[in-house]
Amino acid sequence: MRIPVIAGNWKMHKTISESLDYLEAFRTVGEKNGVETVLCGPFLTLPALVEGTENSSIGIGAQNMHWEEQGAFTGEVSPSMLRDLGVPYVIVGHSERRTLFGETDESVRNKVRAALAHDLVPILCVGETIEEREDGRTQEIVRKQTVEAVQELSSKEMARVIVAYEPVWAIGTGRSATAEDAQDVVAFIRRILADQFDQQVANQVRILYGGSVKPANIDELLQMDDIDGALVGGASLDPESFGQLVDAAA
Ligand code: G2H
Repeated sequence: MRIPVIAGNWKMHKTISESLDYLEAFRTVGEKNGVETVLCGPFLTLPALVEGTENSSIGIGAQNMHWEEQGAFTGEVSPSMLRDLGVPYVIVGHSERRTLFGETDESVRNKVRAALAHDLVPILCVGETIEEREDGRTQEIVRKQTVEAVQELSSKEMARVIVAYEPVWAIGTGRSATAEDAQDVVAFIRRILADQFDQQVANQVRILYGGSVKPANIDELLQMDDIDGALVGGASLDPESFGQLVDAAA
């Protein structure tokens, strides 16, 4: 039995005071048994979010981090800094970071390993662009990104990773993948994990879908056998909509 995960990725939205207003509204609707609920805010909001969710079942995540412990890396945040703050999750390899900030498969791999070494749960994002999909290269790209990110992990470490399949063409565009298309790729990722590790690990790993998830399409996505939840951008910005998504997974 895999516990479903509904994770919100606020991206570069919300000030500290807006985050606190959100939490006040969300805490009444967002705490549901049987769903791992995660809010990933901008770095500056994380202390307030951690404090505001004490004694709640809502987990807080960062949207990125560096893999080194400390050093001359201007503008970066380390895994131990997140750990020290009490942040348990971190998104790694989001396509916006790969495309806009030059993140490579190698840096994604370093971040996944560093997150696990610091007892953080990495939410590893993989997904193809529209050109790659139209060229029939979805599986090739998803396989490469997944294998490169997880190849050095032990089975025990892999079981703690959350994978998010986010087709780049569906992100923030309003154009979601069909539930069947998402299921096909998510099942394919599970087969990759069975090849790289074993079937038991593949069965344990939570694999989410991300890309224009909203209350109108969450049910059909969650009905799919291999989809264990969602990584949500736009629809996580409103506490009511995000609460509906959590409700759908409960
Ligand atoms: C994909 C997703 C959240 P949105 O990036 O990671 O964003 O739901 O806005 O497409």
